[in-house]
Amino acid sequence: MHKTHLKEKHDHQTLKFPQGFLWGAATSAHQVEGGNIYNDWWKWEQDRPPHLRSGAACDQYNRYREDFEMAKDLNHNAHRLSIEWSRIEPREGEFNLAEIEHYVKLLKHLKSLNMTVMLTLWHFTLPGWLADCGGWENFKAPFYFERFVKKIAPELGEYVDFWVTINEPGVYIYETYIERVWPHSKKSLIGQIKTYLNLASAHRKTYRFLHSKNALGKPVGMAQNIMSFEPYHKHSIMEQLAVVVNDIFTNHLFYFLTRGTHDFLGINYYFHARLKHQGLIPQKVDFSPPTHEVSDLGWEIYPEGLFDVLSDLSDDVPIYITECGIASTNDDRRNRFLVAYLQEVVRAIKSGVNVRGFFYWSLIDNFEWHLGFTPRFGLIEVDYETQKRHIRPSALTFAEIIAANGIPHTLMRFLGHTVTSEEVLKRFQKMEPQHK
Ligand code: IFM
Repeated sequence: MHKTHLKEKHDHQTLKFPQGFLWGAATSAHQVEGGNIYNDWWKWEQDRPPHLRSGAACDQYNRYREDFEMAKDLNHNAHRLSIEWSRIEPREGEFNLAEIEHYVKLLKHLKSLNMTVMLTLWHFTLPGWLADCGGWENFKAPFYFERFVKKIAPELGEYVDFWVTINEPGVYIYETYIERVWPHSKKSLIGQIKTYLNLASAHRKTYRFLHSKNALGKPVGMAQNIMSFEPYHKHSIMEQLAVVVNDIFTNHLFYFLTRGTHDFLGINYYFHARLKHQGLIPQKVDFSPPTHEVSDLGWEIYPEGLFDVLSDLSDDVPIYITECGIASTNDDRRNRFLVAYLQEVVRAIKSGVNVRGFFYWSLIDNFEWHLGFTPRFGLIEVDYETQKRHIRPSALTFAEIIAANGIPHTLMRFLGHTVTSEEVLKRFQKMEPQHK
């Protein structure tokens, strides 16, 4: 009687997520594995200063057991990761069976921990041989990608619960053709269009294959970088128009080109943009401290945007937040981030959006592409000198949320405060032993 009363009280005060919600973190192969010597990034990195080369990265290729077990101890029930195409097909048409076996072992380990596995098939890196013949601009690239997927899916499929075909096509194009800070960067509208269309074709082809009778019929989707846009002046027609145009190109066009081939929507949410009419075309205006909190990369903390994009994309198929996270050496900020962003997810669910999972980016600190190792996204800190892992207090906050399958009322006060590590630890120590 007393227990029931306590439970009801607890439930009442916790912002609950639906039963069966997936909780986990995400990584990608090149960012954590180390030693990916056959891909285009590796080759490109060799001309860069040592601190901007992936090198041994987090050595997760060898340390995956430790990392997955830590995730399990932190209550995660799911994990998103990617496989490295260039390891499996280091030369055109030659498949390395030992590397496929490596991934079988790794996925089996996740399954032995009772984790739901979301596997990404392409996360930014290309085998060197494909990059040398045009990469995604090559009209045969979708065929090569499908051939690779046909090779590995029968071996790995048994251990995969969700397939993510490709990650953030828009970001790939932006960094390569607009910012021009990634390998093969160049100014080429034609190259940009070819890449976009070939990525869409690669997604469609693999979707069809993964649903064919040769495959195991698990849900297939992709991960899209979705941005929230807002006019700087609420009543400016030009700015409203700019919001619509940006929203279409950034958030909807790729889905339109691949319509009918998504069993779920994978949303990566990091960015909010206010568009201001100055000059001919409205421009993005960045807000910064002291009025607005930002990450170490200067990205504005804007949790409300997550509610907006979820509501905007709400459709027939379920939504998984395949990435959402903050680069910060100030872990207190990550504590607040988690509570504030997850609160918006609850709000979206309550208003009818079918969100079924949340993957924090990232499980461990990792190689942040052209920015090297400086940005720290991890729930777990990596000491790159020793490869030692240290659990950050925010990982415990996340663990507490997962254990409650909701945001306990008492965590709400993290929002307006500086939270000390001691406080988080104390809370964690008070949790039921089975949740630790
Ligand atoms: O590290 C990246 C990841 O590879 C793709 N999504 C955004 C993350 C943070 O920038």
